[in-house]
Amino acid sequence: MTSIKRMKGLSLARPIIYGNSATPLNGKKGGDADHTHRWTISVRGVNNEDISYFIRKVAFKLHDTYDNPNRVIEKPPFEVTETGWGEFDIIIKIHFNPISGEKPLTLYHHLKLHPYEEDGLGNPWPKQKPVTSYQYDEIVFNEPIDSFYTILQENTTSNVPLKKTPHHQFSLQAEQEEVERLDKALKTTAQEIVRYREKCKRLEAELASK
Ligand code: SLL
Repeated sequence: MTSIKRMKGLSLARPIIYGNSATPLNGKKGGDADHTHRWTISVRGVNNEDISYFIRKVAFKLHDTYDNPNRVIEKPPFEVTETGWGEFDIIIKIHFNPISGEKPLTLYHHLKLHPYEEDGLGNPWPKQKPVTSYQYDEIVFNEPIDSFYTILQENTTSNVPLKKTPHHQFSLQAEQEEVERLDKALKTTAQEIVRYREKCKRLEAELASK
């Protein structure tokens, strides 16, 4: 029996982007008459590159109102396009290259059809602009099997770019900006807590003196 050799102490990560885009049908023929949107759910590489060297297939479990809700995509692009009328949670099960011996990975995505915000500049969301909801994630392979390690090494997938571009929602710059936003929010919250504690003390003292 051949023994499986693992790369002790090594781990390799591969980035993916998963999520959906959606556009309103505006009465155009899509599927059924009550369908309002066309949407696509996908699992892809940062630059849309082929990720099938480490992902063997992706199963998307849709809402039970769909015919054959379990959609298994065996070839890239790993995506499903559908029409419908409602938002729901999609279960995404990623099956890795069988050489890897890795167990499937389950992710969840809430299908987004409607814009919840303005465009960020205070203008309402433009009617025809696609609504998108994507997540960036890194799949970490800890101590991979040596033959899978070789495959990963031979097929490096691009990482997120340094700077934001119109085609890249995720970048190191965007990450840094989010860290700064969170830092600022933490500081503001801490200041507010101090302020309210003081107010509380003041009011308690006022009560006690009555
Ligand atoms: C809602 N809880 O009520 C959700 C369920 C289900 C959406 C949304 C089916 C399309 C078809 C469809 O759009 N389901 O009939 O094939 O909002």
